[in-house]
Amino acid sequence: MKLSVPGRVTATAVVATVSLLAGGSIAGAAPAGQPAVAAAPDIPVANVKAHLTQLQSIATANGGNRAHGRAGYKASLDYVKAKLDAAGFTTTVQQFTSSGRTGYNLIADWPGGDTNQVVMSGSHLDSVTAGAGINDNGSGSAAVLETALAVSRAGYQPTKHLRFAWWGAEELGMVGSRFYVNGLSTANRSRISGYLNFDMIGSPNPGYFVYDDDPAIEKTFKAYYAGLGVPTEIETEGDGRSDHAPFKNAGVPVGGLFSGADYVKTAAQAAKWGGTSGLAFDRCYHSSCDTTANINDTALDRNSDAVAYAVWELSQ
Ligand code: DTR
Ligand code: CA
Ligand code: ZN
Ligand code: ZN
Repeated sequence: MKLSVPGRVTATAVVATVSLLAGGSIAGAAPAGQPAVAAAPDIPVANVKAHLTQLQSIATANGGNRAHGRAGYKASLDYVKAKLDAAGFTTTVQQFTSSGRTGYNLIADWPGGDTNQVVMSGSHLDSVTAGAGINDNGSGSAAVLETALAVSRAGYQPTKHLRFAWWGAEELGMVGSRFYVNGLSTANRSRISGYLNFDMIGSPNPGYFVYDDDPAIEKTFKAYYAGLGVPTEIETEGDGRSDHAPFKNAGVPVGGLFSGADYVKTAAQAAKWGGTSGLAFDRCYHSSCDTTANINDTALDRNSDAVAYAVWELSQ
């Protein structure tokens, strides 16, 4: 801070003075000790990929998948939970039964913030039985995990309360996320300001799709991509096909990102995003070839950074 110019203070100094006089945070201002506007960190894509390598190893060691009710699912949940516990999150494992098998959701709360304004981000952690599910949906799971770990590393103290979730049994019809939403009291449901969903964000022949369900959330993701100079399209095929649906049906504002599944990339899409027209966004969708080789690093990096950007922007 410059102290040499008499009669002038920086914006940072003004916030610090007001906070000190008020004895803490004031409405509409950052908490004491935090900058007025906190910028989201760059999420290291190498860290996200390291989580994918671990999820692949878990699948390989457990019959080749991480599906609901199988050992690979519980091992995936234990991996994510251990990282979050070590980083200072309050974790909760929610158990349910579906198709005669036990399933689990993992919920992680970052201590602090206004619990009447919860910003929630989630991804399904289960795969189909056919394969390891690294793009669907190790990609979203790893990006949300690394964003949560970045919150801890930054010591981020947002105005709103942050909650992260990893859903079980999405592939059986969003069973885990429906179980969670159905279990919320009306009051606790209304405390969720927004739910951000990340299901398939590292597709090998990627598109950049933004959910258009809530204007404020959509605008946030679009602003991030505008800053990169990467065009986006509205996500239309996924309506009701992932874990945001139970939230939306319960009246919670939702948003999210998607890089494409088994639909074929058009010539117009290849012209703006690169990649291969006439080929699926993810030709290994729900197949045994959905391994760590089935990831586009640029898409994973951009989308992981977009997760962090939205979490930061929407929580202060
Ligand atoms: N990710 C798929 C479901 C799916 C298909 N298209 C979209 C679009 C947006 C979100 C999800 C989807 C799955 O879990 O199988
Ligand atoms: Ca990054
Ligand atoms: Zn799937
Ligand atoms: Zn999925």
